[in-house]
Amino acid sequence: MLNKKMTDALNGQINKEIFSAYLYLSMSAYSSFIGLKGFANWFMVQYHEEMEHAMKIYNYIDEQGEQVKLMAIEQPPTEFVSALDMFEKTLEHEKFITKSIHDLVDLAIEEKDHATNIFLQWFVTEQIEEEGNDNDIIAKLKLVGEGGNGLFMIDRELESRVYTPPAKDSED
Ligand code: OFO
Repeated sequence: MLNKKMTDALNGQINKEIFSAYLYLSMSAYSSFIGLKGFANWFMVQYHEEMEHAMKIYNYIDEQGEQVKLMAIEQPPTEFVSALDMFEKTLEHEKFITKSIHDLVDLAIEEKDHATNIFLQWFVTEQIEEEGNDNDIIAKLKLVGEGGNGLFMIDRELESRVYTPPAKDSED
């Protein structure tokens, strides 16, 4: 059972996750346009993962017998200064998402909603991984500096990231 406050907050999180997807799809498009196909691939995988996060919450609200309500998605930025700029913006955004997930956990505890608290723990762990990945890539980009062979090598490395859709059971 979800109360109205919790349902509204979870619906808000769906919007944030879809915005994340939109932001990374925009970064993927930009990367491809400037010839960084590996970065384009990495952000495209990230786009799929964010849609997966949104659908996890969508399915949870639906399963609990409440209504999913979709809201307008803000326009993401379309121009970026560099690969490092994209990843610094990604990390900044993920910190905002982490804070939002933690606020949801606080609300679940306040509302004594144990089921939602347990459901949200997956997202708490996921955010540690998301920020960790971004920090790693930022460190590498800072090490190689702008352009040149180093950037090309990181681009090659990011090309190998593969999106693995969730198994049917873990989707619900
Ligand atoms: Fe959904 O983790 Fe990023 O935003």
